[in-house]
Amino acid sequence: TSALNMAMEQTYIMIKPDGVQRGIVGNIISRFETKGYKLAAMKTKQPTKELLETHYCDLVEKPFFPKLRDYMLSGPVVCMVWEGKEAVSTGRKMLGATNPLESQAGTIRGDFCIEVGRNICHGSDSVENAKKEIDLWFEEGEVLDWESHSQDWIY
Ligand code: RTP
Repeated sequence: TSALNMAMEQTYIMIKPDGVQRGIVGNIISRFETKGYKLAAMKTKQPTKELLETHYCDLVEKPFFPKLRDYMLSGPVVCMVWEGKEAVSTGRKMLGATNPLESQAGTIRGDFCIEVGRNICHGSDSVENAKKEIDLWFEEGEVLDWESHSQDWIY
């Protein structure tokens, strides 16, 4: 592993059911691609109650949890792992503040939504949580370690 690769982080980015239903998937993927991050894993998945209770284990006691769970159960999500320098904190910046009314314009939430209960996307808030979330949402072998060979065939 080179010194460059050692600084690399992975973050778990999930497009929530409203993002899928509203057709914002491509736009979100495009932002991470053009920023320069590397796509290490991606799939669609219908979340289950059990998965959500684990993913949101810090929030299960909150009064809004039943609404959050029903929202997250309302359709498939897109699960992704994006990799690169400071991917966790930069991913959060690219998503914008949790409450879309406070998200800066130019962020995903700032550009596309209004309601905190329909805020389109999730991003890991620490490297440690990213590892847990990647393990929770992906099976062994679904997260790939690959290298770009584009210089070999684009001049
Ligand atoms: P996320 O995990 O989805 O990236 O969001 P976050 O860390 O920015 O925010 P967190 O406080 O962990 O909340 C998780 C998700 O719960 C929903 N929420 N609803 N008052 C409410 O109705 C309320 N508060 C939070 C949001 O979908 C939030 O993203």
